[in-house]
Amino acid sequence: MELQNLRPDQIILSLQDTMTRLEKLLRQLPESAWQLSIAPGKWTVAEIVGHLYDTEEVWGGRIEKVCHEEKPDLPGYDPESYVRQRGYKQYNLSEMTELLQAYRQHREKTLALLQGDVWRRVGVHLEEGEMSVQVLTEILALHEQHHLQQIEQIWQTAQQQE
Ligand code: NI
Repeated sequence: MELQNLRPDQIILSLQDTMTRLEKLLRQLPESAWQLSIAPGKWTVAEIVGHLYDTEEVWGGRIEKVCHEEKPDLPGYDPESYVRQRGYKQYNLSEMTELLQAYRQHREKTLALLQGDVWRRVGVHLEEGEMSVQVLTEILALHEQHHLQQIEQIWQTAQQQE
């Protein structure tokens, strides 16, 4: 993912905005649309939403660690296995509603951490080396924009085919 050198205020705005857009979009989608994907074998809408939640959980956890500890090691993360193990494909309405609530809570916690003077604090990733809060949050924000666009695209394509 290509970093764009976003400013802290742009990152915060993005993290607030994508959360709100995702909640709004999912309220509009019929439950049947959750099973759509961009191509056979690719993640469904439900799985992409699950993946976004997982990423907030894991990356939010990394950001929290970096804010509270001195140069902590950052644990790795295998997105595919989370999505498979948690079985998002089969989620029903109440499970998805709960997931979105947990997602929103995680996001609020992450945003609260970013109110402090934390942007230059760093953690150490096994493969990437030192990563600052600035970089971690920018990746989180851009990653979320990317997947949100995917969901929007899947939904637009489905509507055109009706
Ligand atoms: Ni992803």
